[in-house]
Amino acid sequence: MEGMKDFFWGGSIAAHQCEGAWQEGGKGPAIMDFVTKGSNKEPRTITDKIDPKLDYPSHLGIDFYHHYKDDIQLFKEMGFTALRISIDWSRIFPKGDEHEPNQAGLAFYERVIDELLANNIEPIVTLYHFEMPIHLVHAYGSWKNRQVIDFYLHYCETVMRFYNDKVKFWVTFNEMNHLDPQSEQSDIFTYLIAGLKYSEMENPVEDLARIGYNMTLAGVKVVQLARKINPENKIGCVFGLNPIYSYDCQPDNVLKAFFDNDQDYYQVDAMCNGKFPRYKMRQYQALGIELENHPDDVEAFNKGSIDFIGLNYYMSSISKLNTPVEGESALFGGLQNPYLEQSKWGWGIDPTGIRYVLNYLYRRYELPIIITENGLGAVDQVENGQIHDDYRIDYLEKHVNAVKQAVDEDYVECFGYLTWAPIDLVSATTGEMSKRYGFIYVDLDNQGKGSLQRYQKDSFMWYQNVIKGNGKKP
Ligand code: BGP
Repeated sequence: MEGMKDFFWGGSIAAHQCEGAWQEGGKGPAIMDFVTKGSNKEPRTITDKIDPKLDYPSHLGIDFYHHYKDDIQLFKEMGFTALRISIDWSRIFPKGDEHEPNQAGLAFYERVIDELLANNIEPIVTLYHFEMPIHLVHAYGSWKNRQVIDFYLHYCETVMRFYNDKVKFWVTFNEMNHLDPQSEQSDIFTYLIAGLKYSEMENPVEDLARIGYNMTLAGVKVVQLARKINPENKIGCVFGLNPIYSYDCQPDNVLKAFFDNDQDYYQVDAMCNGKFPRYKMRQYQALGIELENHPDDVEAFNKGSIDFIGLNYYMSSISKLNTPVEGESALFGGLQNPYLEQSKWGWGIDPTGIRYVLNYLYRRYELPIIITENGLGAVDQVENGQIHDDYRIDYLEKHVNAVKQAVDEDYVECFGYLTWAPIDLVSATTGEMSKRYGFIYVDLDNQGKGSLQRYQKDSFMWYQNVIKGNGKKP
């Protein structure tokens, strides 16, 4: 890509979706260890205790814990220059509130990071990708409680110091922006992000407002911490931003779409603009919500603006007045855009949307952006050990081209493109294995059966060529 030298090419994975080994190396139980498999028709169940009769996909993942070396070799073979991983908080602090870290957990990620560095792959490390020790939910009420901010800071400080000479790029949170107090109503999203079910919250709007505020505050505090530990650190936050278009040009629909879209942005504003947005505080006041905020929070926001924005982009959705199915609910096949094709899971395939969001973000914040997730979940067929995933190539090629246009023609400062996920792993929203994203096929089915062997799909060589040509086919 001409607009960027040193452009990162690679992929993103998350601990709870790939590592497995949920009881090895001193790991404590974390929120996603209690979530069963679902499908595009049936939501995942969240259980209070582990029921041995049920299937919890995080327990095995794709066993990256034991396969990481071979998997990294495959990433290297594709030419990756970066891999985004997440550290599972419950491997470092099994309960979350301990003072001393678990050495085996630190050692595991050190091995992974060393392996990446030995293969010239830059580790980009997410500190929280839906991985919270369950104890913090049970004993403290999760992010509703400001004490959890201190536990999180202690955990972040521990790992940022421990990997100080090895990791330069840090991400505070993955997609916490899906928790808008005034629109979010799904159990799975509130649970993924905060370990709490929406349907069991006594005051969901107030609780989500607190959670959103506390997480955002924790994020800006970590930014300051990262700079104190090493001024060379680059620290960002990853947001899931699927543009929400108006169903048509009827002005009230357009206004509604504006507000629906905007609900994903208050935390982006807070982390980029040096202050928690006043409009949000006014909304809370009008709703009678009193947040516990301290006088020095203002300074924390002021000094904690991020260095870069991570963009997770999959699809766009549409919004229409008086239509119950809107915005994020399109994630599960809601109101559909008649101009777009949909994935099997109802996600509207929209390469123009990635260019749109890149421009929107860059004009609004003027910060460097890295695409931290982009990909197509699809069912793959294995024929004689081969997987001909031309649909995935088609999706990715169109998105890479749209990114190129944003960089070359619109002057967006974008410094990397990471796919979700370079290797098949457990779906976050449905828990299925059959919703595959990878260039690398993993032999594991929805029943947890399979050899775990890895196979290269056709897209493997396609991506290798894209990387070789820095975005153009060589
Ligand atoms: C993002 C999450 C990822 C990943 C991805 C795809 O929102 O950050 O963890 O799972 O969505 O979603 P799914 O796995 O449900 O298809």
